[in-house]
Amino acid sequence: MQYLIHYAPALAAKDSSSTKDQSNNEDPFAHPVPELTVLDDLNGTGSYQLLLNKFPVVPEHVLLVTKQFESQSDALSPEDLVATYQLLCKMDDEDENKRHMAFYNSGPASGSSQDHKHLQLFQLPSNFIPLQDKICSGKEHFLPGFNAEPLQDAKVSFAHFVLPLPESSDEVDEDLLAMCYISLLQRALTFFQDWTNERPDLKKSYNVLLTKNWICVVPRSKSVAEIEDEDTETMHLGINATGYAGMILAKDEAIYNKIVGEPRVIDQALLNCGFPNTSGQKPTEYHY
Ligand code: B4P
Repeated sequence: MQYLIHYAPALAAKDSSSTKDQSNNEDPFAHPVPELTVLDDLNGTGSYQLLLNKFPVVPEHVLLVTKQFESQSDALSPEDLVATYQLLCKMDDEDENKRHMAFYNSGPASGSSQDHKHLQLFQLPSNFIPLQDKICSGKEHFLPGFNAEPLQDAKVSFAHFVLPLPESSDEVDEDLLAMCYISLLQRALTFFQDWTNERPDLKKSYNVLLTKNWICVVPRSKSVAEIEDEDTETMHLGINATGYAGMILAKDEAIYNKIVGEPRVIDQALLNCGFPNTSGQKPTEYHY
């Protein structure tokens, strides 16, 4: 799995102030400032606004936010999915050298910090190949069924469920996206069912990653990985959906040096915040 590490120490300072915002229960998306508002009504339905991210690590990182408050723990609706897919297509079509990824951090262990429903979209760095690209390479679109489980790469430690999307965007509509999403979500929710006895504290959380080519769902057990080091105290690495495509955000030098010096800790951290890989396992009648 290819990794791309962003090192952004300035964001460590943001954490303490945004925590303060959270304790005040402020919703930054309720009354967005005009400077960050790209479109007040994304597609003429009055359902979504498009905002610039106030704390971007990569350029042109935008947020697709519901106009009315909805919870970030709610499932994505077919309307959410198709609005996101259409936006991805528009952004990709603007420049054939650019490709974009959308993601949704849902639930308390997913890495999300804002409870007002939002998806995020940004340009994938050039020359970077997300894990899901490799998994879907040469594969045709299919829907999971009795004999066809979603794709999962057996070589990584963590559970992830991927479906290739049809090559032509004309074949992708609300129904198809909803069927893909629900079938992947079922696999993710099965983990919480299976782990109820062992970890009763687990709260349903997952990440969705979407490009024009594929959709992926990753069940999450916690938002911050603990990384042990012989010489220093335990280090902490926050992981959101981007981590499960191979993009890691390091906010302090010690953690940056650790993961660059010992890249295998990334796979351990992704497992620490997710669930064990289930590649090759068949679902049973007890699964969702
Ligand atoms: P969430 O889904 O709630 O959380 P997140 O993306 O994990 O970012 P978080 O807020 O936890 O910050 P973090 O330090 O981990 O998304 C909330 C979004 O709203 C974020 O994009 C946030 O920046 C944005 N936001 C908050 N207040 C806002 C306001 N007043 N107006 C507009 N937008 C506001 O990560 C910091 C940033 O780096 C985030 O943008 C995150 O998405 C991005 N990031 C994390 N890992 C990355 C990676 N590997 N590569 C590139 N970018 C990465």
